[in-house]
Amino acid sequence: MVQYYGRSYLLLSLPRIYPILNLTDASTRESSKQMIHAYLEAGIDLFQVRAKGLSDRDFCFWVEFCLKESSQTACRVLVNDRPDVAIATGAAGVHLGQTDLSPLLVRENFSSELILGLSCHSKEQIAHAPLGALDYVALGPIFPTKTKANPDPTIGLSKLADCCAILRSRDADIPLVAIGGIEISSLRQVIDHGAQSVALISALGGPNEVRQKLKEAN
Ligand code: 3NM
Repeated sequence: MVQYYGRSYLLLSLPRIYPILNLTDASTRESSKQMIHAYLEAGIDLFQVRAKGLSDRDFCFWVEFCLKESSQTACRVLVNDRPDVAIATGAAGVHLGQTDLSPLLVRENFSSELILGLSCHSKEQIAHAPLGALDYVALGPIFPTKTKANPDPTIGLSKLADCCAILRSRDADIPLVAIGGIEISSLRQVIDHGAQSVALISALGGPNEVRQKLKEAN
């Protein structure tokens, strides 16, 4: 039985492809801008800004840039890890990790309007996620990934299906986003094992490839 703590929408409708803009120390301003424009030109309706290793100011700069560039579109921008950055910039939501502020604390003290997602990495974490405070749950890494430093153990397709079953038994409708090592060629299998959406970083390639990759993915 799920207790509700004011989910931002009754049910978040997530796009099948959930792109993550992965900004690192190595990203140049030009390549980051090109990627954001490529996303928007491809017509995506949601993406997350992830900026491990960037200063708070640089993180805010990029989130604000994304919000400005997408302001004339229906695209929603989510922020990785940092509810304070989401609130300060006016982003649509935040994707929390297991060691970030808890979803309950964020839901109760920041904003009931924020879209809230939580990263999970095991059946136990799916079984204990505070679903009433969340709009979606993420699970990963499904396959080996080179993008994340120190990833949790790979989940695989069979455990993904188990996790989806656990989630459905707790809350029939909350979407699950699968993440980690997913390629355009493996995306169908991941959806067939119960994920509603797949988060992609490396599979979308660079700015010149995004549109084609998204076409192949859909
Ligand atoms: N989180 P790629 S795996 C950001 O397991 C992230 O929670 C993960 O990048 C998790 O699509 C991951 O290039 C990296 O593998 C996803």
